[in-house]
Amino acid sequence: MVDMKFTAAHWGTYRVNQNKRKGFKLLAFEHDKDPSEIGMGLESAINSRSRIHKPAFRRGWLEKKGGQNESKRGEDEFVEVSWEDAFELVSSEIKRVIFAHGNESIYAGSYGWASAGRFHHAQSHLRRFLNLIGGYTYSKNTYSYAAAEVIIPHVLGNFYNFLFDTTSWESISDNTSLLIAFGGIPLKNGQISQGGVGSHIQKEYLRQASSKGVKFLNVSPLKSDLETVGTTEWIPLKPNTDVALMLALCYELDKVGFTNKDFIERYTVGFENFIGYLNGFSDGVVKSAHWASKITGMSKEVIFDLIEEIKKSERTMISVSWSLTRQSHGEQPYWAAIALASIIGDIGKPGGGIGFGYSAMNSIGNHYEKIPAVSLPVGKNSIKKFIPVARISEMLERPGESFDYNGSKLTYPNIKLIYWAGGNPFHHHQDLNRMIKAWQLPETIISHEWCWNALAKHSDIVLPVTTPLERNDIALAPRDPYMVFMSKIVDPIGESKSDFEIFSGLAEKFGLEHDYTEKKAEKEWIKWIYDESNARQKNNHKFPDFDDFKKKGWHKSPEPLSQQIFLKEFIEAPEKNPLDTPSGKIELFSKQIDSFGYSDCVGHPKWYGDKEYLGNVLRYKLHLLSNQPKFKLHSQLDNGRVADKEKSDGRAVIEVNKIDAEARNVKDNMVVRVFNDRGSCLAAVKISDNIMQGVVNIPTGAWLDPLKGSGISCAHGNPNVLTNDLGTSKLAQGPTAHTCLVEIEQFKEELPEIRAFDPPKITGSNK
Ligand SMILES: Nc1nc2c(c(=O)[nH]1)N[C@H]1C(S)=C(S)[C@@H](COP(=O)(O)OP(=O)(O)OC[C@H]3O[C@@H](n4cnc5c(=O)[nH]c(N)nc54)[C@H](O)[C@@H]3O)O[C@H]1N2
Ligand SMILES: Nc1nc2c(c(=O)[nH]1)N[C@H]1C(S)=C(S)[C@@H](COP(=O)(O)OP(=O)(O)OC[C@H]3O[C@@H](n4cnc5c(=O)[nH]c(N)nc54)[C@H](O)[C@@H]3O)O[C@H]1N2
Ligand SMILES: [Mo]
Repeated sequence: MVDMKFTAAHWGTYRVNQNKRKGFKLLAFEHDKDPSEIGMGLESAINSRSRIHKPAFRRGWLEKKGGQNESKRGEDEFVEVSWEDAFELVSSEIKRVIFAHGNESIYAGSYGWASAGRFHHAQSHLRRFLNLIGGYTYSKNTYSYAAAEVIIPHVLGNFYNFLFDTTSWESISDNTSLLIAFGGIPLKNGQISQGGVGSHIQKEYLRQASSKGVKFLNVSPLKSDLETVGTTEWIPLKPNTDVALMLALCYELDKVGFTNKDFIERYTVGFENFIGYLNGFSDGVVKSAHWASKITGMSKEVIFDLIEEIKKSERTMISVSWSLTRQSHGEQPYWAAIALASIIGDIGKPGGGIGFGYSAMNSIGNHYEKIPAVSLPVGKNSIKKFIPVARISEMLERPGESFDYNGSKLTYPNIKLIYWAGGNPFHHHQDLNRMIKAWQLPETIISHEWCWNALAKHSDIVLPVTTPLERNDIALAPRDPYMVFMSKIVDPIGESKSDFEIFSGLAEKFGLEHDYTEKKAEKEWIKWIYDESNARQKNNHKFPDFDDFKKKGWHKSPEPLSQQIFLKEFIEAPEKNPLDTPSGKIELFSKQIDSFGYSDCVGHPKWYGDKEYLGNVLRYKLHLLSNQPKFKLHSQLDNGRVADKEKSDGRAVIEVNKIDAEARNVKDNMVVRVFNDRGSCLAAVKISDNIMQGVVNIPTGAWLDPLKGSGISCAHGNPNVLTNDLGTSKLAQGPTAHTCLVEIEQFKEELPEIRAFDPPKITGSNK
């Protein structure tokens, strides 16, 4: 048997067709029911003009070696340096910073998705290395659903357990009558699963549920958030107003005696408090359908129709997309949705209750047992300082100042050195113009990248890494049944090295090479991960012999036996299986949160109208959503050809409602300036009936392309020059990208070229 070669990415598994003359081609994995096109973008991206070939140092930094300097990050030229010199310069700089300022002054929160592959996981290598030399300031929570990560433990218990315990699709198909999807069930997002995907299941499951008669209601400003067959109805509402609707549903259902009293009594605490708020006892405002219709832009009739649907439904699933957490007061949609599901009382029943993030990733709603998989050991961080991940700009701006987080008062560290590997803050962070200013403050910024994106261009030291096609690895995601041996397909491009090789080289400079590598090379580490993970499997899940696995290229874990029902054990025996909350029950009022005394997150689900949304319009009259892109993962592969499918002449597209377009006299394909007080970008208009009036959408991921001296923050269409960098609340301090108002106007000047993919000016080499 010829060895089969495969590679795996967050968006799928691909068979590799190698041809001596033509090079390689990636083909869809034959066991994938619905392969994603995204992967094909890799072929063109890995050797495109934006590839980084050699270690590169910013000239201004080299001339001053650390310390402050006048030339700016992001505007300077680079000098190529040999690996030998790079290891020497980087290790000396880290030693200098640790000696002068201590390990706490190193920020290595380094958030980001990096690449699939369990061994070459960039952040794990970064942590392992820094932990060996005394640690670093780290980050907590994600950009995906930070607000849920912090509020859910107060209300239901550990959020991470719930990600994989979501009621399975098959249980929905068989039992659900009505599925109300706040934020939809976007199939474009189900292409992805962190760590790898063998077979894409979301589309098939959604269709199956629909054909079995599940009624889907897509409560979202975008019709495309739930694109399925006949049983779907689109109910548009103003962005960030879901909580008002949910509260009104709770109020009206309770008013007519629909509340499942037994459920509330047995499984929840704090209902009285919550219902008191709905009835206006604390603020004089009754949270009625009439009240919510003014906030949401939905008519009262539509709200009452929805109430009738719930009343007549035998089994109701309330689904909330992760995007609902990425907004101002993003804790509330989840809490209010749980309250609504509790009033309905279907939690823990087949196909009923509450679900988070259907189709946000391919693994949500599957029912494979979690595969206990081993990761690269990262050691222990001796530094206890951290920030909630999205507070990065504020951390740089306000060293030593205090801030609130989940009941604690914390202080920001004084960061002198940033080390980033496997993420792109110039993609993921909000209000990039603010971040670019704050980014000038540290003395040194080091990144590992394979392409000249804005992170690389804004670093002082850029160390070029390999892509997964240039190294061997193993894909083993805990909730995907396919495990893949990822074969090296091509030699490292230029002088790039893996993160592992780079940190091994640096560790040597600290006399810690063997501590870092444990004297194992890549292939030994891969086998170690395989064997250690195998040792944890139950008998019927044992993996095949490693060599056989490697030869075949993949292995599938057995099919699961039963459907999964979220919170089933708790519902069956609440005394025996209490929730991991202070009361052991669902907390509709949280004494703990109440005791924090936060005015922006009180002890029960609440509507907060003090945010940048269509209810508070002044100068900027359009609500900007910036959702996940269909043809790439975040900013990854924006430099490949597949990403172009979502663009217009290489520029990001802004979806605009027909009426809004007419009012501004903008036409299809016209390039507009999208702006607010924080910044501006260019984007090409796509006029559509599928987006609610008053709302526009630019998918994320266009590489930042500042147009110097023109006042245009991004010529390419990165929406994060417009979004607001404000925490969800004092509780979670999560990111709030989906809370943003903008205005658009025709861009009448000559269209600037897109330079996002050009390397910076590289002047000579020191070798
Ligand atoms: N406006 C707005 N902003 C958002 C969101 C939104 O909805 N709206 N969503 C947010 C969400 S949910 C997320 S998760 C974030 C995502 O933000 P990120 O995860 O930071 O985005 P990526 O583009 O995936 O960045 C990964 C980077 O790692 C690099 N990389 C890949 N493989 C390797 C490797 O092996 N080694 C090294 N060293 N580097 C590697 C890639 O080149 C890429 O630059 O964005 C957030 N930002
Ligand atoms: N193709 C692709 N798939 C991805 C990713 C990617 O980059 N590309 N990223 C992955 C990652 S890291 C994550 S975290 C998940 C994220 O998954 P989601 O959080 O689901 O991602 P979004 O696409 O930002 O949001 C889904 C929809 O929510 C709607 N929405 C936004 N605000 C509101 C609101 O206030 N109310 C209502 N009702 N709807 C609203 C928007 O119309 C949007 O299209 O996706 C994952 N999947
Ligand atoms: Mo995410």
